[in-house]
Amino acid sequence: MRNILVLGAAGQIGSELVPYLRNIYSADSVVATDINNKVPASLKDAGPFVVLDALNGADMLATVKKYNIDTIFNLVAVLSARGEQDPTFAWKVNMESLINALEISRQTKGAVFTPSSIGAFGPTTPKDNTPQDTIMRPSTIYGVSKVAAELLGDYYHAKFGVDARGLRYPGIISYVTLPGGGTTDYAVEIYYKALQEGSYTCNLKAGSFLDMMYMPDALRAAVELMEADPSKLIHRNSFNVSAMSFDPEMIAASIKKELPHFELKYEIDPIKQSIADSWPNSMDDSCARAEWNWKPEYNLDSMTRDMLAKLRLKLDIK
Ligand code: AKB
Repeated sequence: MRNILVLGAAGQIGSELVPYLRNIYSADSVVATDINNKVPASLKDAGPFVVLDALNGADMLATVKKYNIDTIFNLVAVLSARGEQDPTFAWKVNMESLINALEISRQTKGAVFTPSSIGAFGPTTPKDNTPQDTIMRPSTIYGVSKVAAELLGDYYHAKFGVDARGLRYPGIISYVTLPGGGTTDYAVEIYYKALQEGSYTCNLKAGSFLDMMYMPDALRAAVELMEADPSKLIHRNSFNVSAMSFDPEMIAASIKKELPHFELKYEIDPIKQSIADSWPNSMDDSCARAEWNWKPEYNLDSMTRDMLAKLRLKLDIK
């Protein structure tokens, strides 16, 4: 990767991926883009920033040419719960941004990173230790768009030689930018509320096991995959990657080790619950481990300690 374009740079992943990439590859070689100018100063001040609607292919092409881009990270997405409120909007945003990135990379002979998700699986997928290659019949528009995105990535690779690669991310937990519209968002909000209010009302029920990952592992996974030797890749779109699997009771127990008075309550959101019920309890990520040496660094307790320490500073809570 020499010159990198990040689409959707102000989102949960982008806001941390941009500085991470700039640190590795140099500030000038990573162009951050988002649909408007309302992005943290850190994204605009530390390297190039362009206002870009990823659904506008002509503008994307002009930016790719201007900065001589060879790799696009497409982080534009409407997530699972939000997608159910407006499925046509979710399909349009999730697919048009991707097809623009793939078409442009076909012309430039570039590379594209596309995050897929545990949301690409569905109720008929094996739930435990979900294999890399298995039944994928998702029941959300987000999942349908992720399966289509995986297939498109492999198609553009096979047909046009685009270096398309992707990860099936689990829920991602981070303290910089809040996620929005996802089913796994509770696992971020719980840390904020634990510090601010000492309790949290969870919208998924006890026993809802889902794969999760701390942001530092998610960033490293993206770069390690894009830097992996292509001759070693049997799969491309997209690799199962996980770091931990837990339910609300387990994350609450981990928080209680640091904040003994923390209380967990429940008020179930039926839409989010049915989405969570349709996703795997835990994925088998052995193909990622074998093909490009994937290995997570954080488990639930080490993540909890770091999240709480970082959020105490951010929220100025003693
Ligand atoms: C969501 O909950 O929609 C996302 C995801 C798991 O892809 N965080």
